Amino acid sequence: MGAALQDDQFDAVIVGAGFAGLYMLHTLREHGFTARAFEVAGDVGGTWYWNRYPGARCDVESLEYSYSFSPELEQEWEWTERYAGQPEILRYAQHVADRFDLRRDIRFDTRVQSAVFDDATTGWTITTRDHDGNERATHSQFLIMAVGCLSSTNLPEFPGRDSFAGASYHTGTWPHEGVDFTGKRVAVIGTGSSAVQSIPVMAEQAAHLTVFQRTATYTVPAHNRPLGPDEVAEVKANYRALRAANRQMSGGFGAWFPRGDGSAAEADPAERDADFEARWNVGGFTYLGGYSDFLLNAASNETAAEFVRHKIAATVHDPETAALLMPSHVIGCKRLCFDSGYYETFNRPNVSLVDVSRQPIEEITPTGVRVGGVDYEVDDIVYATGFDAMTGSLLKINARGPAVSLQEAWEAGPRTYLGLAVHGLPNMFTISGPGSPSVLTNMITSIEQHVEWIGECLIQLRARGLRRIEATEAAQDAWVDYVNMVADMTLFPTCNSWYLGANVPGKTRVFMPLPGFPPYAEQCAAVAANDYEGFALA
Ligand code: NA7
Repeated sequence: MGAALQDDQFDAVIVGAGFAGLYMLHTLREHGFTARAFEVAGDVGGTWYWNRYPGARCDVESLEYSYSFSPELEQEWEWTERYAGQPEILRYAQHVADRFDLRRDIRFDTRVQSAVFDDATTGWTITTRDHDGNERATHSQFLIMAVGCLSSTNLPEFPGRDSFAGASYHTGTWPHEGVDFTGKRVAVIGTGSSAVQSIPVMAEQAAHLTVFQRTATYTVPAHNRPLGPDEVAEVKANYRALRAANRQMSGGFGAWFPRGDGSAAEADPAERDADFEARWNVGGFTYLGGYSDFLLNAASNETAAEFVRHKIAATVHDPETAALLMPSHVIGCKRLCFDSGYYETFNRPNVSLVDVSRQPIEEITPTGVRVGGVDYEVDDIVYATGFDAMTGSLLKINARGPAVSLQEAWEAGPRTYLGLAVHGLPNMFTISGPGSPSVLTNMITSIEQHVEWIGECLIQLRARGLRRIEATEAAQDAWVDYVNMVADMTLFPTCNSWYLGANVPGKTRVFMPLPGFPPYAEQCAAVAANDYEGFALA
């Protein structure tokens, strides 16, 4: 491994050039492996390349949502806002690609269609298709899936969807040139994070905005603001310590938030409300940091949920609209949203809310959206309907091991060992795959841990002259049971979230991520230290 090879033969092929693919490529090159990355988009950035909808912004603070592997990089890059917007995060990804000279090993506008493992050569043959329709085969010993957890859009099959005569957009594949809604009647379908961020911005432009809501959303003010030079300097002076502390946090970030422990249900109600109020005024994930049992104890959870409902009642003038906006599920069981004026937007005369929880959208007509026999006539439709999360992009690639394809292996839902490997698909790794903390964390913390683990694994295999690694079925079965057991200790499985695949009709209902980053990272390290326990090496 590592010797100069032909242009169609590499130690590793990486699928995707978002934050996972970029760091994987850099790491492999640093360790002397040859690698090629394929990216369907025209540039780096992954999620942040595609999600260009108005108001798109990260929900983890920019000083934390950034790579930690290069102290020089983290010192030189200047974040301008508390929560970086999509354009700034994309510029950061582009800067990383240039700074580490990564582009020369990435083929853009190229989709990986299939990957077939051959036991005779102990390697993968990867078939790609470029922009011009040219197909090409590339060979590699390892296949590393860095395809992202929120990269396969979910566009519901509403009857008549294609008959709509106006323009339709999905927040996850937004036009690069932007969209001008001035003077337009616009429908927004969905009220997840993308909708919560974009609705206030679109409402300022549109003649009328009609929001179709299936499940009401909990959202906390982001209180986004420009970063001051002093706070940036303080973080930069202590970056190593902050990164290390974040790796000890359940979500891989937030070590700097003031945190409480104990049970919210047992706290003094006046003190608890004062704590909620203070955290509401700070904004973001801080809101659920006052007590440690919000996702373990339904009574505690209800205290935080009820506080948000009071805020909605106090903010939204029309009582009927306010009631519709009040969620009833467990708070935090779908990823909490952060907004800049979301609930306030429903006080505007040009915004209306349509409940589609009991009466679903019947059809899309040439002129708009029909619900319960009522036609809502619009010029444009915005689908803020989310993603076939975590497994969608993996399953779009036809990956085939010696005896089984990924589709067959996951017919009854995703099964992995450590969220990193799949029995039946040797020499394949999944970065932030199902069964790892991934979307329950600061994604960059999780990505770095996975990339570093995979890099070290490949070094060990090379040093020992081994060519093949595969998760055993027994280790995978035990891991799946473990993930389910941990999830069942929490309130996460109680609501219809995309963590469970519940947003995509027909998708198997399995809780996909694993709560708790630090114990997970320790388990991965222990597996490696224990001669890759649970993997068959050959
Ligand atoms: P989400 O959070 O999955 O939101 C999608 C929204 O679309 C959500 O409100 C869904 O309602 C709604 N939806 C989906 N299908 C339908 C149909 N058929 N009819 C009506 N409404 C529908 O995706 P986002 O892009 O907002 O955010 C994804 C993540 O990105 C987010 O969690 C952050 O981590 C960043 P539902 O709730 O399923 O009833």
